[in-house]
Formats: sequence, C-alpha cells, structure tokens
Amino acid sequence: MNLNEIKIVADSSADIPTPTKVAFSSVPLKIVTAEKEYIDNADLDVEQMVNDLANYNGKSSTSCPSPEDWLAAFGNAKYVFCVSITSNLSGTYNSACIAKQTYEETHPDCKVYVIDSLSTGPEMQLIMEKLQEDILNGLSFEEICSEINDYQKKTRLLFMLESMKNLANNGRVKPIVAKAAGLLGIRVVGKASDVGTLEVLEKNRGEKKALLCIINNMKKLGFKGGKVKISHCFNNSAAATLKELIKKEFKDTVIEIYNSRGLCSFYAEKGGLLIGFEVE
Ligand code: X90
Repeated sequence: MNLNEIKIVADSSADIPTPTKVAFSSVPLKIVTAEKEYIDNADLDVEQMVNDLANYNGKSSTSCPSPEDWLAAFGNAKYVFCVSITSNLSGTYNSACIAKQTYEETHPDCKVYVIDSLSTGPEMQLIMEKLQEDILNGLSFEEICSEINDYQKKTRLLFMLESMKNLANNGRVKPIVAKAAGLLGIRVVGKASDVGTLEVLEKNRGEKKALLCIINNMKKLGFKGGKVKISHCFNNSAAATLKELIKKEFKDTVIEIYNSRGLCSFYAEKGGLLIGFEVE
C-alpha cells in the first residue's frame, strides 16, 4: 500500500484526532432539537450547543450518518479503514457496512475495513492512533486488520456522568438506570461493556470519590500504564485531577486530555468524562 492510497475515516463520535501523515475524514452525526439541527463537524460551536441544550426543555435526539455520507468520505481512496461508534447503540456501523459493500462493488480494486469500536470517543482515538502507527510502519492491509482486532482486546472505556437524561430520553439506557445519575451530587461511573452498551458500575457521592472509583476500575480492568485519553464536556478540572491521580501511581503512562465534540457532549452532558485506556 502507498501512503497516498490510504484513508482513515471515523464518525464524529470519535471527536477530532490529532492530524498525522495519514489522510483522514470525519463523518458527522447530527444533534437535533425542534429549534435547530447541529452538525457535528469541525465548525460546530460545542459550547454554544451545550448551553442551548441546557436552556431547552423540548425533545432532542441524534441521527447517524447515511451510507452516502460514508461513501462521500471514502473519496477515492484505494484502502479505507473505517472506525465507527458501537453498533449496539447507533445505526452508524450499519451505514458504514452498506457503504463498504457499495464502494467495493463500484471500485473493484478498493478495500474497506469497517471497525465496530463497541465504544466511542477516546477509545476510538486509541484505535485510530494504532491504525496510523501500523500504516506508517508499512504493514499490509490484512496485517493491519488483524493487528487492530488484537488491539481492540487491549483497550477499554470508562465514563463518569452527572446526568443520563439524554441517554434515557433517547432509549440508550433504561430510565431506572438514568434516575440515579439525576440526583444532586451523584456521579455515575460505568464502562463500555463487551457488547458495546453502557454498564453502570458504581454511583458515587461527589466528584473526588468518582475519580478514585475510576482509577480502581481502571486497575480492575487491567490498566498497568500505557496510553490514556480523557475527553471531557466542560470539566477540565476533573480531567486534570484524574490525570494527576493516574500519574501518581503509574509512571509509565502517556495521558492526553481534550474536549469532547458534539455527539459525545450531547450524551455525556456537562461535567461528563470519558476515559479510554490500554490494558494488559
Ligand atoms: O445513532 C445515533 O443517533 C447515535 C447514538 C449514540 C448513543 C450513545 C452515545 C454515547 C456517548 C456516553 C458515555 C459513554 C458510553 C459508552 C458506550 C459504549 C457517550
């Protein structure tokens, strides 16, 4: 494979990755209210959206990209690595599979590999970084597919949420599960399950306890150092505290903090943290 024939494409729940030498496109999901439609691309003012939503009492929902949206992002690349949000919570993966089929039928020399992240946000970023590494190291298409398959067994996602209102209103968690998160001061800590659904682990009173709970669960899941990516929805202080707590116990770790984009901000809501990390 030549570098100029390869493209990584991910839906916008992956947030915006650090640019590299590998061509990349993001395919936006949409956040929709009765008043407005927000397209989750680089132009979206996430802060404005989060503030609009905080002052809005009507119905809000999201919609996934169509196969045509994915096809447009594939461009003319000979080799496409396509990373999607968990197929268990969104139609995004299904759209990508249809796009792959159409693309390969109409471009017989081209190959598309669709990766169901069974996760979102920072865990997708880890997968994309691994793809970039493998591509720049000159691995073959098939080798990269198999490497990514193995890598996915070694990454996890934890989250901390102050509210699960949008998740419950859109049928992504049961109302009873969401209820606890609505109580003042309660922070729900959970993980992306093996099948790519939200699994609540613990309900904590206060942020400090929740952050300690995150570290405990990182260890339980097999974190021994390595890469960590923390995305937050306007909660840089919690992200920074978590980073310090991790660094205190694990010397050999590279931690990146960034702001979540539209889709993850809509569902994680203000104060929410998502933590993607490597395990052994
Ligand atoms: O198709 C669509 O409209 C998109 C639906 C996405 C629903 C879930 C988004 C979750 C975002 C919340 C915490 C982390 C959950 C991890 C689950 C695997 C972030």
